[in-house]
Amino acid sequence: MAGERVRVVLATGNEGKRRELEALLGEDWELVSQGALGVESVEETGATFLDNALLKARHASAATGLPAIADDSGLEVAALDAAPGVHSARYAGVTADDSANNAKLLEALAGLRPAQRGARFRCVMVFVLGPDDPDPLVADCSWDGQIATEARGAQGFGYDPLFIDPASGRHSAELTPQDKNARSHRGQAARALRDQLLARRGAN
Ligand code: ITT
Repeated sequence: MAGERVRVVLATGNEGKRRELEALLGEDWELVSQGALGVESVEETGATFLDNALLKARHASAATGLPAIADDSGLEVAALDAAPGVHSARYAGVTADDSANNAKLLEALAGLRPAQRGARFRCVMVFVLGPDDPDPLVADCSWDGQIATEARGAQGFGYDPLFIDPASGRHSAELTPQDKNARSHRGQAARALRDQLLARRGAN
């Protein structure tokens, strides 16, 4: 497959993620989102980010016959013993939206000083050639920061308004998409996965 752009299904139903991943990976792969191919999201029953990422990728690959990329990501807050973790998207309940999740997080950390508000975003991103691929590519990356006491910024999605990037002192939702991708958990994982795929291609 050397030199060719590979057609890959992107296994996410999250529009914010899809935008970030297309900006990160679009040049290397011909990405088709699962929604455009009529693939519904699968239930995320795994106990870890890796389990869920593989579940999503295998589901989309089985439904389309294409190789697939998926990620599972979330926020791990030290003072909450790494919660909400794999439950980040539904922290405030199965039908919760981003603002309900953010409100619940602020309440859970009420009264804690900045030094007690450490958190990290984690992203495990996988590539499978097919649903039974015995050797998936895996990248596991994180972005350390802190949870603010109030929301700021209008970019991004999820917990971005509350997550402070220590390098810039800005909330993630205040960063341009390029600046977020340059440092984020998902940006790092996408670049690591791309490097692994290029190395595998070079070896074939
Ligand atoms: P798919 O499973 O369809 O990809 P999802 O939103 O359910 O979409 P996850 O299961 O990976 O995705 O949950 C990730 C949640 O973690 C996401 O909904 C946000 O609440 C949070 N999150 C992950 N990455 C984030 C980021 O870059 N910025 C802000 N919040 C993020």
